[in-house]
Amino acid sequence: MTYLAKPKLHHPQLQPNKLGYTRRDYEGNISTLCAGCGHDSISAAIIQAVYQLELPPHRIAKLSGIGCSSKTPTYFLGNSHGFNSVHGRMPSVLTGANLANRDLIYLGVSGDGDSASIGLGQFAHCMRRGINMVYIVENNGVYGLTKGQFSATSDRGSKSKKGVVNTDEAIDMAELALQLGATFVARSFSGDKTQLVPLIEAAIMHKGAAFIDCLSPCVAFNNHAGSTKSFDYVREHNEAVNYLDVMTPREEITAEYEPGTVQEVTQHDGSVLRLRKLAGDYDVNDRLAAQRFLQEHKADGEIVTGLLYVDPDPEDMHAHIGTVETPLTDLDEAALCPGSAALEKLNASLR
Ligand SMILES: Cc1ncc(C[n+]2csc(CCOP(=O)(O)OP(=O)(O)O)c2C)c(N)n1
Ligand code: SF4
Ligand SMILES: [Mg+2]
Repeated sequence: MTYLAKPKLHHPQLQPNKLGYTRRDYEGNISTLCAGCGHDSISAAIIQAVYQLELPPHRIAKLSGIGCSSKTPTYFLGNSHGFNSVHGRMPSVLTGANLANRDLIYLGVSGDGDSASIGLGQFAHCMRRGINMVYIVENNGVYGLTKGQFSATSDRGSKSKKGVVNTDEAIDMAELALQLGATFVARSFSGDKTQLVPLIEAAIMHKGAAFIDCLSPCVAFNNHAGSTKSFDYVREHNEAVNYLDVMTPREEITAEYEPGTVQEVTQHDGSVLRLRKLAGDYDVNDRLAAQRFLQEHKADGEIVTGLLYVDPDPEDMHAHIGTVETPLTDLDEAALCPGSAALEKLNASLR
């Protein structure tokens, strides 16, 4: 069985948001993942973030590839658009959808196998093109769906469940996203909802390529001693640089913070990200420093989490290539196909 529908009944006291939707309206079908899988916690965080942002479900498109992680869109946002693509090909499908309709909010969900192995090229190009999207990699360091082979994010020297040592160097997806020009880069942990929910909210409000590398332990194949993606290991080595409070443009800013402990970033849409700094001198607007910081702390065996980099004034693919403001899906035939004279003129301009 690939999915189980949820009963429609819900607790009468569930709080509706301003649109009249309860948290339940943002859920999907019952999960068929292993009990305790980190991926289910990420689904819950996505539901919470979208409910809190009070987004109409029909304005969201969720896309994925293949893997346990890529199955999860079935388990959240059941009233949104969805497309389960081919292994590693989610980014190109998302790019095409975004070109056709820039007005939807795009949520790409993938795994470390899906994005760092077979889909690495696709991942790279959607980051460097600045597709306006939230791209979440549910990173468990294994191919969970195909029974626990090492993935490209498995650390060198870490051990499989059967004791085999991984001899290959690991790809750090957050470092890669920084290098590729993503304008919002974060890392989090499925076991830290306090950190993850606001990061997803901020990523949704960011108008550019937003990437979240979310460590998400696989309880079936990668949660043992010797793994560097287990619940215990991530908890013990988690070095959070900040925690986030997100204020939408319609919210009043009331919370007070001690000077020096907070960094404020106003995004293009007027939303304010307030970062409660844990690492004193960490500056989320410095891409180069973020790369260095990640590498130095990795060498010390630490997993750096939090908002790592944000460009408050990002540009997306539509700005790069100068597309029309109106989504292509809303243009009529005359605008989409202006005739042979217009084509002739265009061809002449290219000769
Ligand atoms: C073209 C192709 N190659 C290989 C597979 C087999 N396959 C399915 S899922 C998967 C890896 C999934 O790993 P990941 O993306 O990390 O997801 P997880 O299950 O760990 O969440 C592989 C290799 C496939 N479905 N299609
Ligand atoms: S095999 Fe691993 S990744 Fe897949 S559902 Fe089970 S715990 Fe989650
Ligand atoms: Mg995986």
